Amino acid sequence: MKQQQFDSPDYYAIDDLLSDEHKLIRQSVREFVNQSIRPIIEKCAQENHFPTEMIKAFGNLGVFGPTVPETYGGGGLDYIAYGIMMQEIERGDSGMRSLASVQGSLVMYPIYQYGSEEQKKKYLPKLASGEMLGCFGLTEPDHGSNPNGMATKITDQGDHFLLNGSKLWITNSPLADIAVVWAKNEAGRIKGLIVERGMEGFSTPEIHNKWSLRASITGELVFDNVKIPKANLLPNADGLSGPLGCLDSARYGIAWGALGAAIDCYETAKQYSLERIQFDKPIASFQLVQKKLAEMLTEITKGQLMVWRLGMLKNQGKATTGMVSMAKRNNVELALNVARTSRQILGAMGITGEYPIMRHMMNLESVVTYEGTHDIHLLITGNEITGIPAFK
Ligand code: TGC
Ligand code: FAD
Repeated sequence: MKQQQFDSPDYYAIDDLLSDEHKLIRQSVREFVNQSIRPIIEKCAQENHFPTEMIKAFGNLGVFGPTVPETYGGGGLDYIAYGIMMQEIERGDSGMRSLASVQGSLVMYPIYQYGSEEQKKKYLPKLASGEMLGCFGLTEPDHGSNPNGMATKITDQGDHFLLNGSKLWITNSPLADIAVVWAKNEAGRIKGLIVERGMEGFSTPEIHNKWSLRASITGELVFDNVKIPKANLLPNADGLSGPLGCLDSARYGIAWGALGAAIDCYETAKQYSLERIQFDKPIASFQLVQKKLAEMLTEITKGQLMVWRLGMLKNQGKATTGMVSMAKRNNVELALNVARTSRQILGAMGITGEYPIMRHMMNLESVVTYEGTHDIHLLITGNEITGIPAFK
């Protein structure tokens, strides 16, 4: 028995809170996921293959930079629409949602937010259409949770900068046409730069042997005296608030996306439990299985309410970093728990590639770490509650 159809659990009638446009967007992304991602994704993950055809397909679907204005090729949509897209894509696979998150929130967003008019016109339409692929370089080998300690440096050479250092764990880097890179200047201020493939001294080795996000490509960014034209500096980014501002947008998308993975696992387990007969009954008739299903749906419903409200606050410009952290942390954790519980409901079948659960579970082990770890998000929320940063 394979899951063919997807019924979104909507126990609290959250659909009533969505506009017709939101529902149409959801329908079109859902159809795309069912037709183009579901049929290939298990094989891609098993073979550790990133389906590059998705870059253009996502561009055509309009999921790159949906909140960026239409004048720059974006969708001009609100944050609920963005969240719905991320949820539907991650229902297919977290790695596919990573492709959309990085391109939209971590490459297009900083260029739109901190870039010059020339930079916006040069890069945004091509990134939106999928003609160009981008990546975001913040994490370094020795600076993950603490990006403020970064060692990557730019030095001013008069008519250009020289960039030296390296970044690790960079989604899409081996294939990216451009990288938005964060580096310190001589004064120790963090600056954003657009580094283009082909610049001398710039290389992007791939990271191999991941057990997670196997349908997504991850690598390094290595800078050996790379000459960066001054026109490639993002003029309006100064300090750690530059990259952290982008992360607010990407983490918000993950809070919705993780629910998509949770929903796919829950739906699969519910269907399986209604069909799997043991002791002459469907296993769904046993109280312990119903407990698992009821608890999973409760958590999903709470998560859905949380991201809907957060999206409304983001639309009004009222969502704080702590609110986003709370939702990212909560929803990724609930998704991991739902994946683990669903896996148990499927018994041995749960470990096979016949069902999406194990793939989602392994993917979520990255999602709980990237864009700020589970514990860092707790500390961000703690900081907002108490006014006391407990990071250091
Ligand atoms: P702190 O002193 O708190 O802040 C430094 C400056 O930044 C400002 N700020 C923010 N600005 C905008 N948005 C936010 N969310 C902000 N949070 C803080 C702050 O006001 C201050 O500004 P200024 O002007 O005074 O300088 O910084 P800290 O060094 O104590 O660090 C705080 C901490 C630990 C929370 C932060 O470093 C952090 O979030 N660490 C986690 C790192 C992280 O999330 N990395 C993610 C890398 S990208 C990624 O994983 C992509 S995965 C892609 C995929 O495949 O989907
Ligand atoms: P560390 O910072 O070394 O943390 C290790 C452990 O220590 C964690 O449990 C952490 O919570 C804990 N810890 C650290 N500091 C504290 C503290 N102050 N208090 C309590 N506990 C603490 N980065 C990018 O820049 N761009 C990308 O595109 C990108 N893509 C990624 C894709 C994948 C598949 C993965 C796995 C990672 C990606 N990352 C990317 C990197 C990601 O953001 C980092 O892995 C993450 O921020 C954590 O850094 P770290 O792995 O160095 O862990």
